[in-house]
Parts: sequence; C-alpha cells; structure tokens
Amino acid sequence: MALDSLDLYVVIILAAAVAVYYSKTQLFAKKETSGFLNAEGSGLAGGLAKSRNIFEVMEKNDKNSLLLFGSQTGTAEDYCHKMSRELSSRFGLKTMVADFADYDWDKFDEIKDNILVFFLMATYGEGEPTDNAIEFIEYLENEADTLSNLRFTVFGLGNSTYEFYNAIGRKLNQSLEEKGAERFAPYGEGDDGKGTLDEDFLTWKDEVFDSLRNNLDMEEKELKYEPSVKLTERDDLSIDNDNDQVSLGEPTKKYITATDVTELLKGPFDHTHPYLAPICHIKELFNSKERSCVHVEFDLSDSNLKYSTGDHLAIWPQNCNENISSFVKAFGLEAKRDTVYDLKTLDTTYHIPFPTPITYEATIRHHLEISGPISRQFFLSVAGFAPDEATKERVTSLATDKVKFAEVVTHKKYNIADALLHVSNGKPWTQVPFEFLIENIQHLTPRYYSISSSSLCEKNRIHITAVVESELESDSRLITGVVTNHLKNIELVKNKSTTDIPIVHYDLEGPRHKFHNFKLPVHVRRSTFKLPSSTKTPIILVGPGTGVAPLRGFVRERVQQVKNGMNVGPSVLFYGCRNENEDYLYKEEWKEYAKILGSNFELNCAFSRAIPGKKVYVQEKILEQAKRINHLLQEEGAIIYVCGDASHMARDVQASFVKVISEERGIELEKAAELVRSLKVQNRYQEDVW
Ligand SMILES: Cc1cc2nc3c(=O)[nH]c(=O)nc-3n(C[C@H](O)[C@H](O)[C@H](O)COP(=O)(O)OP(=O)(O)OC[C@H]3O[C@@H](n4cnc5c(N)ncnc54)[C@H](O)[C@@H]3O)c2cc1C
Ligand SMILES: Cc1cc2nc3c(=O)[nH]c(=O)nc-3n(C[C@H](O)[C@H](O)[C@H](O)COP(=O)(O)O)c2cc1C
Ligand SMILES: *[C@@H]1O[C@H](CO)[C@@H](O)[C@H](O)[C@H]1NC(C)=O
Ligand SMILES: *[C@@H]1O[C@H](CO)[C@@H](O)[C@H](O)[C@H]1NC(C)=O
Ligand SMILES: *[C@@H]1O[C@H](CO)[C@@H](O)[C@H](O)[C@H]1NC(C)=O
Ligand SMILES: *[C@H]1O[C@H](CO)[C@@H](O)[C@H](O)[C@H]1NC(C)=O
Repeated sequence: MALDSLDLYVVIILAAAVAVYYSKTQLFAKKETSGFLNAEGSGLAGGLAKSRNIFEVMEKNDKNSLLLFGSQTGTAEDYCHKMSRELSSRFGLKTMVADFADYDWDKFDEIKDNILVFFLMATYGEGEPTDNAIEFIEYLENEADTLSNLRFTVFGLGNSTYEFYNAIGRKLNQSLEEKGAERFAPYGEGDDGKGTLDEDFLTWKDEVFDSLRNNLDMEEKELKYEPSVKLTERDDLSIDNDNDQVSLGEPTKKYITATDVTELLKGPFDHTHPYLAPICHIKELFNSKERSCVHVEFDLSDSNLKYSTGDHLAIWPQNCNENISSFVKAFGLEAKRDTVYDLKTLDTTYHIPFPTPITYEATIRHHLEISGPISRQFFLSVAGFAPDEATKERVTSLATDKVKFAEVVTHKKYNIADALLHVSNGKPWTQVPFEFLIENIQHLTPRYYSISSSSLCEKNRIHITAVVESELESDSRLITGVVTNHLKNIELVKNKSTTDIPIVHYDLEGPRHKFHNFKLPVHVRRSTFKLPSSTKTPIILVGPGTGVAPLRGFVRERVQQVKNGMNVGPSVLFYGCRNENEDYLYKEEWKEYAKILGSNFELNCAFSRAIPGKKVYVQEKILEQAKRINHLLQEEGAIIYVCGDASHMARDVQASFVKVISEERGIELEKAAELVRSLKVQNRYQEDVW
C-alpha cells in the first residue's frame, strides 16, 4: 500500500499547511526566547516607552547597525553581543542588538539603506526557526514583497548531525537576496556538531570585517573594551542588614520584593518567572560506582503550574562552591564576595541582565556560566587585562592560533578560571573589570529535561530522569555538569547518604533560605512531542538511556487510561542500556505496567555490554521486529517516537526504520527514506532529541 509519488506530494502539502497552522497557534501560546538576558522587564533602560517599531527605537537611540538573533539557548544572542561590541569599538558603528520577539515586522520593508543588518540565526527541530524568530520568518515568507533597501549579512547556527542542517540561515541568505536586498558581506555558518561553532563564527566575523574595510571603506581602530554598563559599589548596602532590595541571587526581582508569598505561587511560570518547586522525592537509579542517574519528583500542588505529558521541565541553574572559589581566586575577588554593587547602562539599548543591586558572589553563583568551555574570542578580548606583559603575550599568541588554542585549552576542557590561571602561572587577573566579565561571559540559562511522568496519572507532580554529568580528566580534574550535579547533591543530602559524598557542593539553602527544604526554580516548556489523540493508535517508542524519560510518561499515561476503563492500542517500546544490573532504568516498573497493559505492552531491550564483544543497540532490535513494525505502520497507523541522543542514535534509528520499510514492502531504500521523511512531516514520526 505504498503511496505513489503524487499522493505523497499531496500528503506533504497538507501536512505542511497543518504544520504552519500549528506553529502559528503555538506562537501565541508561548514566547520562549533565550530572552533570559532581558528577563527583568525588557523595556529599554533610560525610561523610553516600549515601542515595537524597531526603526523608531533605532532612530531615537541614534543607531545605524542592527544585530538580530534567532536564538533558543542563547548562543546566537551571545554572539550578537560580542559582535556588536567589536563593531562599535573597531568601526565606530552605532550598534543595537535586538530580539525578534520584541518588535513587529510587518513594516520591515521600510528600512533605510543607511542601516546595516546582521542576522544570527539558529535552526531547531525539523529545520525550523527558533521560537523568537517564527513571526519574522512568517513575515518574510508570506508578506514581504521587496526589500530593496535592506543591506544584510547572515550567520547560521546549526548542528550537522541534524537532517536539516542550518536550514534557517540558508533560507534567509537566499530569500533576502531574492527579495532584492543587498548582501554586504558573505553568508557564514557554524556547526555545533563538529564542535567548531566558535571557530566558524570567528571566521565569518573576520570576513565581515574584511568587507567593511574593503568594500564599504570603513576605517578601523584598535580593539578596545568599551563597557556598556557602569558598575558602582554600594557601601550603603550590605547583606547583613537584610536589606530587602539587594539580590542575593533570587531568580527574578519578584522573589526579592514580593511581600505576599502567595503571589509567587501563581503563574504564569515561564522563562521570566520560575516556580520554586519543592523536590518531594529523589533517588538514584543506577547501580554503579562510576555512573549516576537521578529520578527527581517535583511537587506542584501548592502552585497552579500545569504541564502535559511530553513537555519539558526547565531547571534554573546555579554554580557549585568549588567552581565559584576557583573563579573568585582567578580574578582576585576574595574580599569582595559580599560587596553590593549596582549597574547603570551606558548604552540605552543594553538590558541589565539580572536583578540589581546584587553582590559579586550572587552574580557569580547564579548568573554567570563559569564552568563551561572557554572561547578563543574571550581569550582575545581578555588579553588586554593580563596581570603582566609575558602573560599578555602568551594569551594573545594562543588566542590567535586556532590549533594551539584547541590543544592547550579546549582539549584540556579548561574552564575560564583554569585557563587564565594556567597561562598566568597562577597569578590572579585582578585588572579585569567586573563589567567586562558580566558582558563577556555567557549567562546561565535553564537546562531542559523531558518530563518522565504523565499529567493524567500525576497531575501535581513532575518527574524527570537525569544522567549526572561528570568526567575524570587524565590530570585527575573532574569535569562536572552544573544542574545534574546539583540534583545529585540534593539526592545525597536528602537521603542522608552515609556512603557517598557529593563530588561538588552547592548552596542548597539558596538566597535568603528561599530554596530551603530542597526547592529549585523551574518552569515548563510546552513541546510538540505528544501522544496521538486516539488512545487506540499504536505507538512505537524508541528511547535508549535517558531517552526513555518521556516514553515512561507515555506508558504511564496508557496505564492510567486502562485503569480509567479505556481501550488502548499497542505500545511497543525499544529500550537500551549497558547491562541489566547496572543502568537498566525503571527495571521493576516495566513489569508493573506489563501487568496492566497485558499484550498491549511489548518491551524490547538491547544491552550493549551484557555479552563481551557483542554490542547490541536499539536499532538492531528494531530490525528484528521488522514484520511487526511494518504491520503497525502500514495497517494500523502507528506513530513513531524517538527520544534521546541526537548525535548517532536518532540517525541510526531512522536508518533502521527505512530498512524495515524497504525490506518488508520490497521497495528501494531511497523510496523508503522518502516515506519516512513524509511520516515526519505528518507528525507520525516524532523526535525529542538533544
Ligand atoms: C529538549 C531537551 C530534553 C532533554 N532531556 C533530558 C533528559 O530527559 N534527561 C537528561 O539527563 N538530559 C536531558 N537533556 C540534556 C540536559 O538539558 C542537559 O544538557 C544535561 O543534563 C547537562 O546539564 P548540566 O547542567 O549538568 O551540564 P552542563 O553544565 O550544561 O555541561 C554540559 C556538558 O559539558 C561538560 N563540561 C563542563 N565544563 C566543561 C568544559 N570546561 N569543557 C568541556 N566540557 C565541559 C559537562 O561535563 C557536561 O557533560 C535534554 C536536553 C534538551 C535540549
Ligand atoms: C533540540 C534541538 C534541535 C536542533 N535542531 C537543529 C536542526 O534541525 N538543524 C540544525 O542545523 N541545528 C539544529 N540544532 C542545533 C542548534 O541550532 C545549535 O546548537 C545552535 O548553536 C543553537 O543556538 P542558540 O543557542 O542561539 O539557540 C538543534 C539543537 C537542539 C538542542
Ligand atoms: C548564499 O547566497 C548566495 C547568493 O544567492 C549563494 O551564492 C550562496 O551559495 C548562498 N549560501 C548558502 C550556503 O546557501
Ligand atoms: C551537536 O551534535 C553533537 C554530536 O555530533 C552532540 O554531541 C551535541 O550535543 C550537539 N550539540 C548541541 C548543542 O546540540
Ligand atoms: C532515597 O530516598 C528515596 C525516597 O525519597 C528512597 O526511595 C530511596 O530508596 C532512598 N535511597 C537511595 C539509595 O536511593
Ligand atoms: C569546576 O568546573 C570545571 C568543569 O568545567 C572543572 O574542570 C573543575 O575542576 C571544577 N572545579 C574547580 C575546583 O574549579
């Protein structure tokens, strides 16, 4: 019953229309930009009324260059800020960084030709724009006629392990030209999959600067740091007199000023306002000395926070004590930990990125991404503040040598403190202005977790399943993930473990003891990873490792449906892990689910290390079930769900489904691949991969 190509074409068109409709309705339900950076009232500083007309804002602020970011997790946004500072200090351009979501785009064609526009665009999902850029891309596709005055350049951010690599950057590059706009510098793109995103960005930036110099005849000055904010220490404020305006790291201003706590239990909860959710249950799931995975349950019953099965939980991070100490040491800030300061913007379009006044320590603990990898760009710009000439030379020579930098810094997995102290031979970098750190270090953004509970089964609880990230380097340094080690720390303390101690320690009490009793700031992000509307539709679930998280939610939901007397279709689960006694997630639970679902639950497990020398993965288990799968897909309209690792698993699994269809239906691989792609377009093949 294979579709012929005309049918297929019609199906794709229909599905595309549905997808557009869906993304439109979604647009109004959420506005999740990386907008963390302007979480505190995105109105412009300087008392300007908030206008959604971008040209009006640019004119009022005397700007001639616009950097727009399509960003979900903040990378494109961060690049925009870096680029903006350099354009302004090197070329004297009057730059403004803007979030697509803050402006209207229907009059974008009225742009003047003395403005330069830089688009930095990430791609998500199946080649889709980031949430904050949806409206702009729709304008471009459906409304924009000609854009002959527009002068632009585009940089795309993507990951080549995804099928639609850099689809949005490429599309923009092409369609702007088609609409008559002038490209003043070449298109560039970066690949997160190869780990070269930072390098690709620097290459593109150099090309843009070349164009500005050579084609637009701009004069260039030597790069000098020009702050957009001014820091003033507030001797009149301290943390001792329990001053109720000083931030000690509260997630938002509301958490400092609210006089009525019930105000904080009401939503809406989103990236601008989290819920401080109590962890009511937490446990270790692995039985292993080296690896760890925690099951965490958050209690929602005091709040009106809602979720639906398949959504993501965002957890707001904080840094561990150990990393804070080394950061503080690297910049000689020991004596200033509790000093309170305020920030004033020097550039009216710059948003103060977190609540102020605030202490140095709270900034470092709750707002700066101090332990991730460090970029060559950061090295280049920090060189001017080196503690001595020799260090300055070493930093500059490393920063200008790609290969050497990778070898000495990136491959060693140094964080900022590690790297700077390494090149200065342990001498602290006391001349770096704190403003510089605020502007040049990425800000902590929430980590997402696929919810592993079912909203039908447990309306007031959110479960997540998270692998604790820690790696031992050859020089015995431990590389640790921020949020997952926080969760592990909570697990060990809450369970009063006597055998294990946390490898890193966190401030579990939080600012003003607000996190007391194991609370964490969280919000829910709606996802499109959803069970079919009919409970009878068969589902094929593929989720090795923590990829099983949302699939556990799906199975729990079906179990509950049976308990509620409904008829449910088959759930075929493909799960994989190393071996049965070490990392088999929810091993005992599946047996309980099977009792209730009966023959409608089919569990296929792949153990990759059970038999030495014989690795078995989920993609092979899928091949073993070829007949069954093809039957479910072809005759019963089954829906496929794939969750987990984006790098290899998702691809290999897709290839397995292609093979199954090709062999069972006797059609060519290419045709089968096309069919699988059309399943994706019809939302019958859904992925939740990271
Ligand atoms: C949609 C979505 C759903 C997800 N669902 C789940 C889920 O259900 N379960 C789950 O476990 N995860 C899930 N993730 C992944 C999760 O969001 C986090 O990325 C993960 O838990 C790591 O977070 P962390 O804060 O512990 O680590 P981070 O601090 O973000 O560090 C990330 C990695 O970098 C390493 N690292 C740290 N410092 C350095 C350095 N200096 N140099 C090089 N490397 C370094 C860390 O060891 C770690 O491996 C999901 C992601 C997405 C996008
Ligand atoms: C869930 C998810 C889906 C993604 N989908 C794609 C994709 O389809 N194509 C692509 O080129 N990159 C994809 N990426 C990679 C991102 O575009 C890339 O990591 C980018 O640097 C993110 O930029 P941002 O931090 O500004 O949001 C995806 C990343 C994630 C986490
Ligand atoms: C960007 O557009 C130009 C002109 O249309 C084209 O030559 C170039 O190949 C495009 N780049 C990409 C990656 O699409
Ligand atoms: C990009 O793909 C790689 C695999 O090549 C994966 O490990 C990595 O996590 C991805 N990066 C991001 C930011 O999604
Ligand atoms: C930790 O506590 C939970 C209950 O909160 C319990 O189920 C679990 O067995 C305890 N111990 C370990 C080692 O996880
Ligand atoms: C802090 O985090 C990094 C991981 O990026 C790690 O290498 C380092 O050892 C940690 N601890 C200290 C004390 O800095």
